[in-house]
Amino acid sequence: HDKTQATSLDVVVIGAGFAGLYALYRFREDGFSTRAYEEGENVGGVWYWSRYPGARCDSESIYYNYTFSDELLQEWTWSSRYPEQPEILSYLNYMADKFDLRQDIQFKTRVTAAHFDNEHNRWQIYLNDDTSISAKYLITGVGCLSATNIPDFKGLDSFEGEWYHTGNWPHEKVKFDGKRVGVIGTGSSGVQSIPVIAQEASHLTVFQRTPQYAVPARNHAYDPNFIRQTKENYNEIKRKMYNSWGALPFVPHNRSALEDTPEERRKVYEDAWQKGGEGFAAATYNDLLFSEESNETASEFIRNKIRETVHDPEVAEKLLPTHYYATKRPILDTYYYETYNRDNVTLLDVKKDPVEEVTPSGVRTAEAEYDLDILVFATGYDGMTGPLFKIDIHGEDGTTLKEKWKDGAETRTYLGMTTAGFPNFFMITGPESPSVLANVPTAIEQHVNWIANCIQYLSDHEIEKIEAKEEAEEAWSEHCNEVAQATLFPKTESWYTGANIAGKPSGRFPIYLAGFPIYRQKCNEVAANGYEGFWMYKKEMRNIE
Ligand code: NA7
Repeated sequence: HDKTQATSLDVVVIGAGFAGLYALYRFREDGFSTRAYEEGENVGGVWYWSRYPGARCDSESIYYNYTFSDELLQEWTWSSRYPEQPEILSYLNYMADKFDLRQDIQFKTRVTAAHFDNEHNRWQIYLNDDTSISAKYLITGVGCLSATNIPDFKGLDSFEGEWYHTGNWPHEKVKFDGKRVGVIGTGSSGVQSIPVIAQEASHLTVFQRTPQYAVPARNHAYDPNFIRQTKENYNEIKRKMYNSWGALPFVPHNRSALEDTPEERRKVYEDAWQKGGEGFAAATYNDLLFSEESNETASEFIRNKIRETVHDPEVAEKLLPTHYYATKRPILDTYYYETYNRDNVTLLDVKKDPVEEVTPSGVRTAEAEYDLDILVFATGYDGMTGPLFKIDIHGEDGTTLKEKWKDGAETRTYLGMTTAGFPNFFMITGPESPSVLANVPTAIEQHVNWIANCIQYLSDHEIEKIEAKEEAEEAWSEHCNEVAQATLFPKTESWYTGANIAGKPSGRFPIYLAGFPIYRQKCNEVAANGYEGFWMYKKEMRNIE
């Protein structure tokens, strides 16, 4: 790299989504010179890019926000339980304006590489505008689901229609009316967009690889009284969020699904189904993710709902999932299964009849050819490590993160925030943290607060360099994996395990599943014990080394 050093900062944050914005706010509040770099033209992160029809969040809005500022909690009012993407993006814009963050964000700028400079104990960070900047600390707020996955279908270049990925959607409205549309993928993005696209398109063909369990979102406008009560009780809500497994204020029934009779169970599931939302997974039984038999009761309940909803039994059969419920990310829907009762929708099983190639006029499977004007890839993301590997991050001996983690096969972190060999480097929502299985904004706040407290400690103690010890990260990674192995998660191929990406090696389970309260406690203990598990080097020690 022969690039000029523009200037020098205490902290560089990569990204200006939920994570980057709060990190910038907090580090700046603490008196550190901080700048965030963001590839988009504006704030929002995934909520800036994911503008596909029907895009919503699967955490209820009153919880899917920051909790650090009482003022912000009181000022902002969500319109409905699961508002669409534009409202979430407006919220992030409001937050950025309220705290005057834009002046310290450089937009339209991608961080391409970062090298740790051993001599000065600083990061040299390279940008796609051919400049670079030096910072003492490098913090990634790149998200877990921001590196889009477009399967390598033969012939895509030859396609004469339009094609889009849900996670990189054009800012202008895509017009589906009168068009023959194909959607590949039936994860959250497919399930959210399919019912909306079906209403407009002349014909919609869904290319399904794995059927999914979806529970109704039952979105509705919030009643002003409900909003008032929520705002009055936010401290209590926050306490519940911080003390629940998934950082949402849900408490599961304190019993196994198998302790109830089939009648009692049906009632519990039916109530949860009628309420809709993330409570079906989070507030029914406490062993759905541990016991195959318990899990099957929830899975079969949903399968029966699919059988009841979809009129054509052959189509219903194709839609029945077989994996353990909630071991792929649980999905909320708005008339997803009902959409298959429409005359203009065709469901294909591409496990049985695989996509062979994209042709100039559409998609050819092993058995047939489908003419399409628009092709939508709802094919997900290279999760967790994908966004980190897009940046060439070189640690103290020059090894990149991608090399150290062997393309993901040997991902190792300490507390999901740091990794050995990469000093003064912190990941917000990194692998082996609970973040993607928790309510993400809350998980982000906890990470940023921990990192900020750590940086303050280093500054107070004149410590120049902090680095996870190898044995500490090995123990954390092993512990993280052990916790996961006691659950049903590793038994299912999913983006959690990397199985959705062709050729991505799978390693240990990359999400900490002991729950948010236990995780917080572990992080706090490490801090209280003077950052146990880290090497720390004071200024004067550099000469001794
Ligand atoms: P997901 O949940 O990863 O879903 C991607 C979908 O695309 C899923 O149904 C995949 O099938 C399918 N897919 C991926 N590659 C292919 C190929 N090559 N052929 C056919 N089908 C394919 O991504 P989403 O964007 O929906 O949601 C991501 C997260 O965002 C979600 O979990 C929430 O946390 C928010 P598969 O199941 O792998 O067989």
